[in-house]
Amino acid sequence: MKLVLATHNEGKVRELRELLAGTGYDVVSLAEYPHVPEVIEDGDTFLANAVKKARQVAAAVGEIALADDSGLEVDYLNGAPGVHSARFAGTGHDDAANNQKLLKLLQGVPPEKRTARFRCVVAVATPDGRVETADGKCEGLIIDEPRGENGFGYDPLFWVSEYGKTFAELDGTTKNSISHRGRALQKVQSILTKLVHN
Ligand code: ITT
Repeated sequence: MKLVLATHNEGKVRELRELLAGTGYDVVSLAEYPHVPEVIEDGDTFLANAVKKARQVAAAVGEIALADDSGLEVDYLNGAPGVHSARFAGTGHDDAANNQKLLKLLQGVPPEKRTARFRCVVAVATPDGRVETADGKCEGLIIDEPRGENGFGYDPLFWVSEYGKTFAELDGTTKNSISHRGRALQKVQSILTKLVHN
């Protein structure tokens, strides 16, 4: 059975494919459905945006769709960039500019005040509009210069004390084992079973 990833973010596609490898589903990306219109992410929460993306894509392609809405919450910035993580620095999606803006806003802020977390809400929807969700988070610190080449987005700035490395310095398997996305996906098999057999 097909499972369509309702995302245009290549970094997410890569990680979701790895995390869904054992489910037995034929995981396909939106690249196979060029006619699907872009979903406007106007929700105030990760949950609202994830549900909207999953429902719209499932209806458009006529298959089960899985969406991921995620982002970084920095305590010193009162939870920003949060749902605005993808376009923090402006209108376009530019990871380098986003990281630069974050570093600038945290300039001179001491390490103990640089606490942050990634959050992820995953929504899985059927073409007839049924939806199930799961969430996950991962705590860390924002360091003051980028480190590492792996991953995407804010990974080079996100320090995981447990490993003494940034997400961008961890290999994909290790990141997936502790990340917000990995934790949300731990619940995906039971969600799929529920949606497909009900
Ligand atoms: P789709 O809506 O098409 O899925 P998007 O990138 O716009 O793609 P979001 O609105 O959920 O998705 O924004 C998520 C942003 O949060 C993403 O662009 C990164 O900047 C950041 N982010 C989320 N998960 C991340 C991770 O594992 N590592 C680094 N940055 C992450």
